[in-house]
Amino acid sequence: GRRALVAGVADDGGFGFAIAKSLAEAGAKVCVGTWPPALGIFQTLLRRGKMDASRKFADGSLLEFEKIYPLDAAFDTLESAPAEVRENKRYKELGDFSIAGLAAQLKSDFGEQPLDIVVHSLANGPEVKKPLLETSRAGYLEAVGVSAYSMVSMVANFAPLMKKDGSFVSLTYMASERVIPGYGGGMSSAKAALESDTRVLAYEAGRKYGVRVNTISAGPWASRAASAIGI
Ligand code: ZID
Repeated sequence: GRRALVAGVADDGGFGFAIAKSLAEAGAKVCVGTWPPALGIFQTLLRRGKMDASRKFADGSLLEFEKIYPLDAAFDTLESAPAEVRENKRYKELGDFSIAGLAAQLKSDFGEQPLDIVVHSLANGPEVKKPLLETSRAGYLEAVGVSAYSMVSMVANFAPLMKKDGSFVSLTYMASERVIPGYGGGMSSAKAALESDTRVLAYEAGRKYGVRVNTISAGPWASRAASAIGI
């Protein structure tokens, strides 16, 4: 069977959860990466059965994640996380929550080439409600770092763990190529970077590792992230 990693699942309301469920229903084992500030509540809701309705497959059985890993995709290595993050109460008991840390954990849990599919379903734009003209440099760089560079880092760290013909996919949005007021804070810039990087990563990682890299331009869905911009 195949194994998928879906990065960016912290509740049952977004694209990541729905993709994880579809992959599992098609027979894959599915691990997820969850943002540390949301991890505790996600595990609690799962444990208490609050997500059982959305976990239910057509045959009545329930979606089970093979593993739920802490992942903060703003950090490529644990050392690159500032001390105030590493010492924060939501982070300090979690071990290595960086992208490289997750790659190391996957190898130690499942061996050298544990992955067939990696889904990048995460984004964050702290100033998404501000027009680009009013966006600070820090907000812009955070949006691009978490929402686009994270994909570069995930391909660099996870492609070596993938079986041949493995597949990466991310989620983008059309505001990368057309002006869509309301999608601010540098998020339009982040999606433009993500789409351009997808082409270059497909070229580079395709040759180096034999993997595919694609992105899907999603329609509107009232996830937790999207409700911040009134979807
Ligand atoms: P979601 O809240 O389920 O997923 C986002 C996840 O990212 C959450 O679990 C966060 O905890 C996680 N996250 C945030 N920061 C970090 C971090 N530093 N490290 C690790 N995880 C982190 O929301 P979702 O399902 O909307 O988002 C999933 C992907 O779909 C993102 O890349 C979105 O940009 C993308 N997407 C969503 C929509 C939408 O409507 N929900 C659209 C296009 C793309 C869109 O915005 N018309 C208007 C808007 C849109 C489409 C059409």
